[in-house]
Amino acid sequence: MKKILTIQDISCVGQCSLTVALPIISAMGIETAIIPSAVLSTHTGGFSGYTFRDLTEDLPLISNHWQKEKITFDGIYTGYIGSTKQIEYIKDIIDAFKQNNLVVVVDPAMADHGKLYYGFDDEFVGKMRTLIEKADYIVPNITEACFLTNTPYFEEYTKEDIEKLLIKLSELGPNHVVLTGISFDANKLGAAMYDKTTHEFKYYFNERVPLLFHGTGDIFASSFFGAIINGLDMYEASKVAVDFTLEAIKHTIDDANEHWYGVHFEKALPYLLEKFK
Ligand code: PXL
Repeated sequence: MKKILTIQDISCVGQCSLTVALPIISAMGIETAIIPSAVLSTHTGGFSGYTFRDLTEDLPLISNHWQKEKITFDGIYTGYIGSTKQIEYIKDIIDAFKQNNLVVVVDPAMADHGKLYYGFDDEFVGKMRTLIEKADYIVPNITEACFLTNTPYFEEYTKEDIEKLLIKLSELGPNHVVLTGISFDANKLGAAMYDKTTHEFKYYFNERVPLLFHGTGDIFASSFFGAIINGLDMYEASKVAVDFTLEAIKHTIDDANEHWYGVHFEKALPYLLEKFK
C-alpha cells in the first residue's frame, strides 16, 4: 500500500485543493496524509469576504512530530500554498522525508487566465521557482508557466511556442513537465509533456467542453499524482488526468450556472475506482 502526503489549503466550500485531492487520491487506492496550508471558508475564485486562517507556523511542528514517529511517504504533492514563507518550510519537509523513490509533484497553483490569484505577488513566484527545483514532475497551466519562466502571457500559440515553454520549465529543475489546458484545435483540449531525460515531447487530447470551470487544475493534478504513484508513466498518467477531468466536467455541464464554483468530480470517481481497483 502506497502512502503519500499532500500539502495544500482546505477551502471549506468550493471543491478544490484538499477537499478534492483527498477523495481522488484515496479512490486510487493510496493512503493520503495531509498538511493543510491554510483554512479558508471558500476558495478565492468568485466568492468575496472569505475567511483565511494561515497555518504556516504549524508546518514545521507537524513535520517534526512525524520525524520523531519515523513516518515515511512514497510521494509528496503540493498545491495551493498559503504564504511565501511556507515555501521554505515545504522545502525542508521534502528534504526531511527524502528517501529512495520519493516522488515529488509540484502544482504551482497560483494563477490562471493571465493573472495571479488574489494574494500572490512576484516574490511568491520567485520562491515558487525554488520549490520547483525540488520537483520530479510539475503540472502548471500556461499562465503559471509564463510567470515561472518570465515569458509574456499568450493565448494563441503554436506547437513550437509550447515546446519552448516546456524546455524553459524543465530548465528550472524538474525532469518531467506537464502543461495543462493545451489546445491546438477548438474541439480538443489536453496536456503537453516533456521528458528532459529523453528530450521527448508528447501530447494527449480529448474532447473540449466550451465552458470554464473552477477547480479543474486541482482535479487534474490529484489524479495525475495518484496515477504516477500507481506506477504509470507521465503520458499514461496525463491521459488518466485529462480523461477523469473531462468526465467530471461532463457531469457538471447541465448544472453549470447554478454550480459555478467547482465540478461534480464525485460522479466521476467510478472511473478511477474501476481503473485502479
Ligand atoms: O484551485 C486552486 C485554488 C486552491 N485553493 C484556493 C484557491 C484556488 C484558486 O482560486 O482560491 C484557496
